[in-house]
Amino acid sequence: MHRFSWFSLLSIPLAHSLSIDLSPKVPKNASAAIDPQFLGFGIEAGSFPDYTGNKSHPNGFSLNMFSTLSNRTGSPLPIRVGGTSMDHSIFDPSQKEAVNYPDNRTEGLRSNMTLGGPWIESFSFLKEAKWILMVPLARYNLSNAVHFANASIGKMLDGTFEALEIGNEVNLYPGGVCKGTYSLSDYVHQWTTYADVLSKNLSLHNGPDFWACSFASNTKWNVSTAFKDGLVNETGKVKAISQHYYQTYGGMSLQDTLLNHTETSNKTSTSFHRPVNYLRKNLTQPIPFILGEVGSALGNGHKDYTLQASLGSAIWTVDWMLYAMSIGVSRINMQMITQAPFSAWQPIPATVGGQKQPAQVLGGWYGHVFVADILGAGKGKKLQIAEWDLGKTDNGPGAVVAYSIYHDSTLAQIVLLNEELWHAEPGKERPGRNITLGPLGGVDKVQVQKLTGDNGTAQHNISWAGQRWSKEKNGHPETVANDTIVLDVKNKAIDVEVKATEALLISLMR
Ligand SMILES: *[C@@H]1O[C@H](CO)[C@@H](O)[C@H](O)[C@H]1NC(C)=O
Ligand SMILES: *[C@@H]1O[C@H](CO)[C@@H](O)[C@H](O)[C@H]1NC(C)=O
Ligand SMILES: *[C@@H]1O[C@H](CO)[C@@H](O)[C@H](O)[C@H]1NC(C)=O
Ligand SMILES: *[C@@H]1O[C@H](CO)[C@@H](O)[C@H](O)[C@H]1NC(C)=O
Ligand SMILES: *[C@@H]1O[C@H](CO)[C@@H](O)[C@H](O)[C@H]1NC(C)=O
Ligand SMILES: *[C@@H]1O[C@H](CO)[C@@H](O)[C@H](O)[C@H]1NC(C)=O
Ligand SMILES: *[C@@H]1O[C@H](CO)[C@@H](O)[C@H](O)[C@H]1NC(C)=O
Ligand SMILES: *[C@@H]1O[C@H](CO)[C@@H](O)[C@H](O)[C@H]1NC(C)=O
Ligand SMILES: *[C@@H]1O[C@H](CO)[C@@H](O)[C@H](O)[C@H]1NC(C)=O
Ligand SMILES: *[C@@H]1O[C@H](CO)[C@@H](O)[C@H](O)[C@H]1NC(C)=O
Ligand SMILES: *[C@@H]1O[C@H](CO)[C@@H](O)[C@H](O)[C@H]1NC(C)=O
Ligand SMILES: CC(=O)N[C@H]1CO[C@H](CO)[C@@H](O)[C@@H]1O
Repeated sequence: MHRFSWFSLLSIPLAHSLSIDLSPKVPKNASAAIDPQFLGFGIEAGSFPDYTGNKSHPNGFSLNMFSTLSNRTGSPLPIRVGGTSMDHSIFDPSQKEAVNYPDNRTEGLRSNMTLGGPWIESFSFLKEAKWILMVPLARYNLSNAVHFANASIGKMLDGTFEALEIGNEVNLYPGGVCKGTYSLSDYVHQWTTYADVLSKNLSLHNGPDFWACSFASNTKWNVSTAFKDGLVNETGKVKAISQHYYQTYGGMSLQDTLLNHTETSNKTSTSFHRPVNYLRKNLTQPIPFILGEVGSALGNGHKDYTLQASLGSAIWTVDWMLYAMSIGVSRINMQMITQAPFSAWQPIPATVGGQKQPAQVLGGWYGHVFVADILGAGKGKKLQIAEWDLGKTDNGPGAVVAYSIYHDSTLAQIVLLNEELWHAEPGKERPGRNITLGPLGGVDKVQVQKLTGDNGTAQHNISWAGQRWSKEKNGHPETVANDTIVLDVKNKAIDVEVKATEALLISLMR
């Protein structure tokens, strides 16, 4: 009798409609408890002063954007400062400029920088940060690394130091930085030397202080091999293992890549399920697995705003972050570079892809606030998430992706994403999927908040829960739509419509 519940009877398939038979109890495939500090940023070294400003000119817009997120999650914001450019940098405290670029490039990823005294001041601006400082390894200048780490940590406000990371994308050293051979065991050896010397020369925490690995994705280097090569002997020092992830490349189609859940989920799980499981199950003490540098799309001269800075990018940001949570990734750091449209915002005016661009909020930002609100709602509770497999037919246009979120083992929120790209063809109505959700026992009403915009490629007319952020308002939101609704639960179910290139956050009101 139980099998043929009222709900199954309701689930007669209607054209374009879909029923999701949610489990009110935490399903077996749900994640472990989500870290309240799941959501973080990475900042490219040359861009760091742009994102904070300096003593005489703090960047109020950018600082408000950071504090918006920690205010909404109710937790500190992990920020990793590092990346390829940082790995090749040296520190010279006597240099008057924050950053000096010997190659004189004005665009793209600059390298071989000299960071001066004013650069480290940036660590003193954010009381809500938890800093992860990447220490350069590529030039193997250990004394400069110690000097740099010491001076930087000295500028951090009380309680804001989180960890040091040694080197960046070291699996790309062979044939790059290192003309000769460079193996994983060479790296482990160098990492161990650095960690020992840094620990002895700095006053760090009394516990593990270092991130290790920071491999670029698509690597044949394995985290488990790194441990077998001796990293495990450093368990007293390894705080987290990190790797990097970029979903696709500039110039690719938004619908086929970022708005393609098969692509998002397959690439993420194929790349990371092994290290996630190894670190959780094979060590005496589990170690968190972090995606320490992440972006929607790389390359193509950083000018593909349609792909990287649109409502569609925001939908990918939500989908990817929730998917990463669901497969056991502990934390993420979404990369920001002044001149990269995949950043959540551009902090100062700059030339990007040959065009002058003003400081502005970029599309991906809306994914951050959406997910910050999920973390905020679960604050102080055991937060878990599960993805609902809606079948292969739901990939491509008309595709719906669903996640259920549990607070202390009770169904609390549901996220629905419609990954069909809406082009806003004149005279056509925005397509949608009608969805019946249940069973919602013990719930009278639900609140439905919406992430939407003019169309899937819109870059500024985007809103989350009726609010929009902009440089003009200095990073404070303004209300632009009244599109949050409250629905009555009828027969333990609700009907909602999720339109093309939109996402809904449905909160159960108990
Ligand atoms: C501080 O920021 C202002 C405005 O961006 C800039 O003109 C000035 O050079 C900066 N000072 C230092 C020491 O970098
Ligand atoms: C975040 O909260 C703090 C403390 O309430 C407040 O001072 C700050 O203005 C808030 N930030 C933003 C951007 O609203
Ligand atoms: C960079 O610019 C400076 C000042 O204009 C010049 O002296 C130097 O040679 C340039 N460096 C390169 C690598 O072009
Ligand atoms: C980096 O710049 C220094 C001068 O500042 C130069 O001596 C060195 O060769 C450069 N290294 C690379 C890898 O470009
Ligand atoms: C979505 O991604 C999958 C896996 O990468 C691919 O096979 C499929 O063709 C993509 N769908 C579209 C509509 O491009
Ligand atoms: C993921 O993609 C790989 C190819 O990269 C393919 O072999 C595999 O079947 C895909 N898995 C799923 C679940 O789509
Ligand atoms: C992890 O442990 C499992 C079970 O003991 C074992 O089968 C597997 O080979 C181990 N993985 C690695 C990479 O060592
Ligand atoms: C997780 O488990 C639930 C309940 O068994 C199931 O409906 C859902 O599709 C599963 N999710 C995935 C991604 O397989
Ligand atoms: C969804 O339901 C609404 C009424 O609630 C109806 O107007 C709309 O046509 C339906 N959409 C689809 C795609 O069936
Ligand atoms: C999408 O919306 C933006 C405004 O936000 C507009 O500039 C653009 O022309 C629209 N695109 C299409 C295809 O209608
Ligand atoms: C928002 O819409 C609701 C009806 O959906 C209405 O009751 C409320 O007054 C509106 N609020 C504003 C500020 O317009
Ligand atoms: C404490 C610890 O894990 N020690 C190990 C260090 O690595 C060697 C070689 O793999 C092992 O034999 C030790 O047991």
